[in-house]
Amino acid sequence: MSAINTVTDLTVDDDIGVITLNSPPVNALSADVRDGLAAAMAAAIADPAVKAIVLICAGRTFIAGADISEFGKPPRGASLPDVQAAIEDSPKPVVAAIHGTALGGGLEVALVAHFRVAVANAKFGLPEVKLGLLPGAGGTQRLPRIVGAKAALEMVTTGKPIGAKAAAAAGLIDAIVGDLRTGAVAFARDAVAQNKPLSRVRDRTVDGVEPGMFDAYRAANAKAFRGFEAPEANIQCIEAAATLPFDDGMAVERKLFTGLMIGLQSKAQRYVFFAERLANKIEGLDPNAPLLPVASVGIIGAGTMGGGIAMNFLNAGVPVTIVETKAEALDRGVATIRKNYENTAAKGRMTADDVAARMALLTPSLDLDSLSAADLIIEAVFENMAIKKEVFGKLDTIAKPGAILASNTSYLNVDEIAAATTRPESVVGLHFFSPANVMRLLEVVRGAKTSGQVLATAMATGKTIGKVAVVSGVCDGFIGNRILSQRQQQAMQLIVEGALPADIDRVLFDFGFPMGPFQMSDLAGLDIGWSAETSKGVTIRDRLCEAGLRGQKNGHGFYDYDAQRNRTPSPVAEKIILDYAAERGVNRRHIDDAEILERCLYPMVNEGAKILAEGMAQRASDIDIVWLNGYGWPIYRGGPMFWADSVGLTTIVDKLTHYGIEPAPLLVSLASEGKSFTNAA
Ligand code: 3H9
Repeated sequence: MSAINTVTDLTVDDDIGVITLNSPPVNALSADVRDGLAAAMAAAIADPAVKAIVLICAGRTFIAGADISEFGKPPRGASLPDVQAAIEDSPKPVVAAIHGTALGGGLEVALVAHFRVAVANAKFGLPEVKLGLLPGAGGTQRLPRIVGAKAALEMVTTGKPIGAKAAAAAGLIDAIVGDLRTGAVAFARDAVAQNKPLSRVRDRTVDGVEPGMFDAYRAANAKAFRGFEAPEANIQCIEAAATLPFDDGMAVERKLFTGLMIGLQSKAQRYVFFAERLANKIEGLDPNAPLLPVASVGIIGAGTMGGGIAMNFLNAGVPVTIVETKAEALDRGVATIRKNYENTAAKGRMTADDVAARMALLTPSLDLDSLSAADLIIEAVFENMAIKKEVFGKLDTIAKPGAILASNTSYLNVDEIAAATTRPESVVGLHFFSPANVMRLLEVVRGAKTSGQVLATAMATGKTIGKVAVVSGVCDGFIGNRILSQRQQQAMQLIVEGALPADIDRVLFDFGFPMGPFQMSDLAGLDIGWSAETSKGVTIRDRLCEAGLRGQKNGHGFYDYDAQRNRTPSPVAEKIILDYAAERGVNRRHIDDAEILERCLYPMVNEGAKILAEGMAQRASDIDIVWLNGYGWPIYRGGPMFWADSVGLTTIVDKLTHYGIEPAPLLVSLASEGKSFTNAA
């Protein structure tokens, strides 16, 4: 074996040169990797003993893409197109040997090899669109020349990878092998023996091009692509591949790639990629310290939340005991879980066996004592401190020593709940978002006495069940709802001062949210936390409920809904709002869209600054991750704190002051020092 550089080796196995890249964690195409690959190719081509070349990676994966951390920095080392040309134009056959995930630039390197072999669990994809980009190293031109226009269009616009079986069927790989190195070397030797032609993907044509297919694809996906720049650019590249000679298509790809790369959307999406991974890191905790086992879970409460939480664990193969006080509620809860799974199966996204396997992991119980052996117990009962304390007091006597006791509270004081036990170090908040089996966000609430091991285990458990977990301190509403309440407050004030609910919803929808605050209220139900007995008609919400408006559930709320849930602004709600304003002597005025946006969003940023200053969030990017994954903040705007940086903190301070809202001290000081929350925008 001879080392080409710190991350590249070249070995000659009789007549086959094997280039091995070893650049943990994911063999991204850093300058070192590109340099190593260029030099290794040159050496292998120059070596007369080498008849064919295998490119393989050490560690957990084949090249997983360009090195994202290099983007936006001055270029260094060999250029990727030069390295690719060396492979594609090699006079000796090159075989890419793939395991793990050949993604982005990784797949683009494989696509310039003359042959590709892979192990059975390898995956192949061009996920650049998720970073607000497009495959910029020929992927948009070469992939459709193998898999056809339609499949390529889907792969580049969704970013979803395909497995080895599908890749083999599409001709993306030439063989699935057992032992990768042995299989790839044998394949290379065979290619030499058979004198197989060194066919280049670029020389092929694109199959499956149909008239109107690109516009039809745009129309079919308009909702999913709304607001994003990258999907359209990806479509244009595939269109170019289908209609132009290879080199002209490459020119289109390069131009559009450069445009996306320097734009704010991709900057935001790349920031989010790293922010999501950073959220897992807990300051002051050793990432390698041993975790507690979570091999069985107990859930108290089989309502919507408890049932949804249970499904997460069942999906991950973790047995769950679910406890209710009454048989009827328990049966209903279990039936709902089963129904949810059966619905998924009916859509073909799960088999009947999968449903049975998940249900077999679920043990319904009416007895809290049945949780005595659980490693993790999650309480999902009514949001009431007295009830929660009672539950935790009982759990303290039932749970085994070392079990993690978690509350799914969305705003109550976790320290007070923990104080109902003799083991506050074992208590943590696990705030799931509804529907809990769908929403990605998990706020892990760190109590004053929560142990580091419990916290780290809670974070790791979040990852196991496919959540994006973020640590929050104990404060009213934690990170997400605390910020949401600022937006709600402003939205309610705006409708009194002159805007209508539909104006506000439109502005926030156009900003990129899936829906505005009033649509959200209607969806959640206007009567949550409201009761006819105690209602005094002092708020707009009281009056709407008193008038029988409940939201989507009864077809009337801020909007009226038809049977298909199409909405039109409710004249009843509008009259209630106007009367309410008139009683208070408000002289309603026209409020423009800019004011709506600023007044809804700047106070959120302001609250984020307070949360940061109080240490309730570890870092500004954690706040962004909460809002991206729990509240529909558009990913291409990077989250409220990243977005604030892009707007300029001075502007935000000035506008808050203009609207009579006191800017948070941290916001003021960062603005006056010319600093930002995230250093990324
Ligand atoms: C591209 O290729 C553009 C080209 O078309 C054109 C060029 C001209 N770069 O996710 P994990 C780090 S764009 C730098 O926790 P997993 C990651 O930050 C790229 N770093 O592991 C983390 O670091 P840390 C197209 C990267 O096993 C560590 O590796 N490719 C990169 O759950 C482990 O990551 C993509 O978009 C990278 N490309 O998942 C693929 N990738 O430990 C992006 C990862 O310090 N990557 N890191 O927190 C992924 O989807 C997943 O990382 C992967 C592994 C599936 C590979």
